[in-house]
Amino acid sequence: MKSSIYQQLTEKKRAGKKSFTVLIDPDKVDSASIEQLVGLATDARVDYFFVGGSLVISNHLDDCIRQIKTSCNIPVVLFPGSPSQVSRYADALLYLSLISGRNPELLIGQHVVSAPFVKQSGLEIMPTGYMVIDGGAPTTVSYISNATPIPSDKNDIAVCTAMAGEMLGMKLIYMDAGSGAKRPINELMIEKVAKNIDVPLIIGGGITTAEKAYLNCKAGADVIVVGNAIEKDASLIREISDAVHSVAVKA
Ligand code: 1GP
Repeated sequence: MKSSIYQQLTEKKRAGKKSFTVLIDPDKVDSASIEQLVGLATDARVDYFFVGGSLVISNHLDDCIRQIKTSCNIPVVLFPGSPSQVSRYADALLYLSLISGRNPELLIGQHVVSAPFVKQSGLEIMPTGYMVIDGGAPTTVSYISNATPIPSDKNDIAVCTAMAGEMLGMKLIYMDAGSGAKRPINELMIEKVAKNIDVPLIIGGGITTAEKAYLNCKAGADVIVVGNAIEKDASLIREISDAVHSVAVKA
């Protein structure tokens, strides 16, 4: 039987293997660019695609995912900015609760409204404690969420938030500096959070180099997510993927 994506993630974590995820914003791709991305990602052994964004304006989420699914075996995980971003064509859904914010709608409100629809989708649901960390400038996620990000130097707040999320039952912790962040999350914060939780730790936002991805993995990230930098230069897929996967070899 095919193991669930979550099971894969926990097994990889136990084995010290790191994963690389390419984030696709459905608003920013067309059929030709999806084809190119899928080709590069397959060659580079990318582990997952996340699909979604804080603000998805177009309505071709289903088409985008179907095209990815018909062209490769890389699992597609929804990273929804709103309950409308659910597609039954994906493999799994990050069921995000914005635990770094104090906006009840994003902690539980939208989940209540969308629960029957999400359950009916048949997707693998992965409860995820989503933490927005200040990335040096307001990002779409910080604006849309109407919630203050955790200051980038407040490691203790990040640690306690992640611990609380895990104890509340979150199966993943996702620390995000926001798409296109000027300043990605620093390694010290990643290290401290990673030491205090057992569930897989996803890190994203403003990662633009293979070196940064490598250092984040060394600090304790289990999954690295890159979107913007790849939109600008798709050849980075290979470089970052190699860097992320090299950490396990050296671990
Ligand atoms: C944003 O973590 C993701 O939610 C990825 O960020 O687009 O800056 O790589 P970038």
